[in-house]
Amino acid sequence: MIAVYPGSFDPPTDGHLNIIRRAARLFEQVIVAVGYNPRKKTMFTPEQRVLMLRLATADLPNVEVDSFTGMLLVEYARRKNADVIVKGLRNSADFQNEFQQFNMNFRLSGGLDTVFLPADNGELFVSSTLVRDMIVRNSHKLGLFVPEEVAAFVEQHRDQ
Ligand code: COD
Repeated sequence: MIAVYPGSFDPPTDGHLNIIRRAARLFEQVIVAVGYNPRKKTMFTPEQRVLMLRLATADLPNVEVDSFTGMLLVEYARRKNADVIVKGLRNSADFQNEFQQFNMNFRLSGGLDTVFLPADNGELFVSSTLVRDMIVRNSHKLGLFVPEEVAAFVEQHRDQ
């Protein structure tokens, strides 16, 4: 089965990587898809987010990193011949939001299903938003919350 795991990944965190690694054990192929919305201001460009994800998943042979824009997620998934969408769930706020998206996507696609993976206890509190706060405040402890490849990338691109 082919799974698409979409997200903003601005930047990718240990929480995202935990979901990617677990999905890679469940499905033959996992396509990590950086979605971007031109109306939403992000800290990293789509190209940077794709690169960070590629560096962090280099040891996972059945994981591919891609991006999509200008189309619905279900249209992207159809083009990729995906059988399922993967999402991570941290809390009830995630559930409420993702449940709504699942229902929209299910109807829009005529039946494409979503598999929800519960956040690992150790990564439950990690969010891209808090990591961006740390970057803005020049913290050098990013490695506590993001893969080492991502922390190194951010250090290299500080003040650029
Ligand atoms: N542990 C486990 N899972 C986590 C963690 C963590 N610590 N942090 C985040 N996650 C999960 C999230 O719950 C989510 O499933 C995924 O990782 C990605 O998270 P983000 O924050 O990077 O990405 P989002 O939630 O901003 O999603 C952006 C998308 C582009 C995927 C989304 O906006 C989308 O699907 N857009 C397509 C538009 C569309 O088709 N709309 C129509 C129908 S809804």
